[in-house]
Amino acid sequence: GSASVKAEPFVLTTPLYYVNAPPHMGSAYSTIAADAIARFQRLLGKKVIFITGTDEHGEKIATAAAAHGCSPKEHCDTISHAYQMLWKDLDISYDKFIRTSDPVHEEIVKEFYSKVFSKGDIYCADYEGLYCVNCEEYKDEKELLENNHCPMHLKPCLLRKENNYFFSLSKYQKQLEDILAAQSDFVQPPFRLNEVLGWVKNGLRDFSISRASVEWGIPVPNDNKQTIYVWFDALLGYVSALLKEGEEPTLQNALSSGWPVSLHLIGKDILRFHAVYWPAMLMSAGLDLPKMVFGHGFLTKDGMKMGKSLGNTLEPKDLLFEFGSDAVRYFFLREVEFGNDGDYSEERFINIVNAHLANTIGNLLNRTLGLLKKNCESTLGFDSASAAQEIPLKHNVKELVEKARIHYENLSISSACESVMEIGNAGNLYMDEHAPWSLFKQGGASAEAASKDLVIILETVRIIAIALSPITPTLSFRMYSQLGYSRAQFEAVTWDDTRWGGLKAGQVMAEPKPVFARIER
Ligand code: ME8
Repeated sequence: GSASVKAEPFVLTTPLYYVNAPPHMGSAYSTIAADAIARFQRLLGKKVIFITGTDEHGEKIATAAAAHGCSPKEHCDTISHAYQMLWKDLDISYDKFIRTSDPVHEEIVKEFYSKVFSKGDIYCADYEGLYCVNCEEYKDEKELLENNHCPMHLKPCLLRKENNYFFSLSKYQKQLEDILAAQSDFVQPPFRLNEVLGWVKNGLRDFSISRASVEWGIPVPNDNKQTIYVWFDALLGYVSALLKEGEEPTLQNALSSGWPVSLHLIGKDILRFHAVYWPAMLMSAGLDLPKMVFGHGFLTKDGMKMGKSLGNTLEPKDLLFEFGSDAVRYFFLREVEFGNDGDYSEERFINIVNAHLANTIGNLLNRTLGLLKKNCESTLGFDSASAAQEIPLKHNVKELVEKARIHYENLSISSACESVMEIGNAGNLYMDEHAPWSLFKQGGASAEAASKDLVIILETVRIIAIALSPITPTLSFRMYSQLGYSRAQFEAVTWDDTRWGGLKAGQVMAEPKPVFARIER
């Protein structure tokens, strides 16, 4: 029944980012998208557990620390902190920030490793292969460019030979095929499923889950000469994150607080780890599988993935300083169709943000409040429900809100933004067609009609504020304040409040001031 659906938490995760370098716009992109989804689910009334964090072990991190002349731990503290600060500046409403260097995480990894070991899925063998340190992954020669260069990082892979512990991935080939067939929405967007099916059908090879050459990692239980492979360790961060403060770090405790994850949100670069390795590891340990893995596209610069390893990144801090959090969030979520790649251009950024946030929404609210101040002492003369008996705008808004909801549900975030912006267009059209400023001049019944029109437009703006709040939380709050609501009232809002009829006669609006400053160049 619906009660039990509500009680089940919506657990979503971002990747746990490597701390080899500070966050860039690519890392921010995944986190912003996850935040929009988390906020939307909360509006629906779900209990949300939104997990993010940092992936701190392995060769790549140890090398980065050494290059900065500090210990791995110091280096991790600094960079992990930089992530947390950026998430604050971007209004990221995470519930849990997990660091894989956290001792409770180590306990979870060891327990999990031992479970997989007892299952008979771990064995020792020699391995020789080409390793990309930036991917932290052994590569097949046929996926590499000339001279064994990694296609993602354009750096040579190194020939490595080690005696390692291996995970029997190949044992899970059939079960993975069955799951991918039965649970056809496990991998999203749908076109990425083919990629995953391709890997699985090509045959799964066991992979090495320990390193003899890497000190900065979690020791293999019963063999202190090796550390656990960073990916085997990091994926379990999603489990450790569920532990409550001070709770004994056991798998059982962690799993009882929200497992399985509803949605792993990741970039397409790490789809194989999440859609092949991870489910197999979980099956081996007898744990439930996540419900969905969504692999989004890349922010690119000149067609190449923007990234720490290539050093072609866009600085989120610069963008935030210049344009603010709402503009940054809105631009990337609106401009990039979620799932596909997208390129950044400053010109496009400024045009879109000005047209949508400053003009369509900000201006509409501001000029309506200006008219209300001049003609009605900033006080609503009607309930929005009675002001708008059977007008087409009301029905149009209702349909667009429903469209936005469905788009959010389907993770079509850009389309959700579009539907909300159409509400804004409808409000502007209504304003221009009714021209309340001239009706006020006529006085009498016309002035009364004008004052109803203002209520109708403000109700439209109120609904926009809620429907856009997963994307632009600060702007939405400003809009709500302008409409005379308190912070507490804004925070209590749910998606149900997008129903027409919230504004009531007698409500006093705030002193009109622009909610979004136009970006000038
Ligand atoms: O892979 N465009 O960490 P990472 C869009 N530690 N998204 C991008 C991006 C870009 N140009 N660049 C990075 C790791 N991302 C592992 C994860 S999970 C248990 C361990 C985003 O710091 C995207 O989500 O390299 C990508 O998957 C992730 O950052 C990689 O982050």
